Amino acid sequence: MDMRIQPGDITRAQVDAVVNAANSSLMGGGGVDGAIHRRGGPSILEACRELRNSSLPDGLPTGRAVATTAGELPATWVIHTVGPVYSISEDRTELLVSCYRESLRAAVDVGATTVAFPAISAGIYGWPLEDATRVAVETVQEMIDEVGERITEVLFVPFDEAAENAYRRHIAGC
Ligand code: AR6
Repeated sequence: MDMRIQPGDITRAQVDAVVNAANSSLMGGGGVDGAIHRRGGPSILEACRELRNSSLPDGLPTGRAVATTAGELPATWVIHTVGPVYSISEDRTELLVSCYRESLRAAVDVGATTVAFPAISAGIYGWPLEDATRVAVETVQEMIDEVGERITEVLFVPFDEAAENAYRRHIAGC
């Protein structure tokens, strides 16, 4: 499994599955979530509504992941995951780790072989970038034994230079 950094807008990523830093409602929001729904069009929200009306009446719990169509995006699937809101009083790292694990498992379940991740929780949810990108890289690395034969490429998609530099430091340390 290759791990690469591909700076830019994740909605343009040429991969099978794009991971969305969603919220539990699955009804859209700002940041990556807003961008994915805007560019992907209404079929993504429709699919999310169906999930809410069937298997996820209370929404998607933090740390879990679920796949839908990617609508008009170049990708085939969007994998929605809910990162933890950063807290200084409580260590929520395991929930962030779970987002990466569950997203990769959801990607395997739908048959995706290439997956792009944004820096989950590192925007509106306030997780310090350095730590958010470290958890991302280390967790994907740790999943190689489990999913490495199915997932051939994981892209980390930094949206600015600070995020790009942070990913580079952690990938270099792998
Ligand atoms: N492509 C790649 N990365 C992006 C893009 C993009 N188009 N847009 C933003 N980022 P965030 P969170 C980066 O806030 O912290 C939403 O309202 C951004 O710079 O999207 O998990 C949801 O509905 C940051 O580094 O996600 C939730 O309510 C990273 O993506 C909440 O925000 C994540 O930032 C989730 O917050």
